[in-house]
Amino acid sequence: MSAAAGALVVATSNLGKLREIRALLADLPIRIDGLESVPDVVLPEEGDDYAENAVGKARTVALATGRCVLAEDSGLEVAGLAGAPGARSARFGGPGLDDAGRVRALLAALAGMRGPAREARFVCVAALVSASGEVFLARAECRGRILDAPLGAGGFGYDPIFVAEGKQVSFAELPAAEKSRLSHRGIAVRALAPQLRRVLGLQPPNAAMRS
Ligand code: ITT
Repeated sequence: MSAAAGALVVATSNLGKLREIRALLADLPIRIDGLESVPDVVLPEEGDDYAENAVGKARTVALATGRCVLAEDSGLEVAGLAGAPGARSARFGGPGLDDAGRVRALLAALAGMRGPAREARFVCVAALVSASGEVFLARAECRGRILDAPLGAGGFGYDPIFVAEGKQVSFAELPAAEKSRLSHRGIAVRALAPQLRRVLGLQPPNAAMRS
């Protein structure tokens, strides 16, 4: 199969997500396009349900292109904020903020909170919509805690203030491959890989070794 014939579109406007998803699927012999390949499409407004949001994004782009599309919706849920910002993580603190501004807003909201109040989890629901409209979902989470101040320059979003369970450094300080091994997005996207191979007509990963 040629690279173009198996092409997948990743429906995200977030370049951090796109980079991670491309790396997670790097062993597939396909070209993986971002939304630059479908310039006229507008992703739907998002609500509070990760799965609905993820399917909405993937379906919108699948309908516009007739291609196989992967999207995800994710967020950070903080115990001391009763699970906020959750599915609204990209908008936390109000419009016009960048990642650093949202990190500052989250740290301000947690000022004075210690211990269990700083426990948190990243959640991701990944949605795969095939060219014929079949839908597959995978949900995953990564537990950890929120630091008092940002650390590290890697990753994106809230990575500088999140430490995964069992780790001593923030997601922004971990090598990208190590973040993806542990992360909500890594687990959810890897869970969809068999369905992705199937709908794209690709061999299972070790088929060559068996034949
Ligand atoms: P698309 O909808 O276009 O995919 P988005 O950034 O708006 O991009 P979401 O609505 O799913 O995506 O928002 C998820 C937000 O949660 C994201 O913008 C980050 O602020 C945060 N987030 C999710 N996963 C993260 C991760 O691995 N590291 C750091 N922050 C993350």
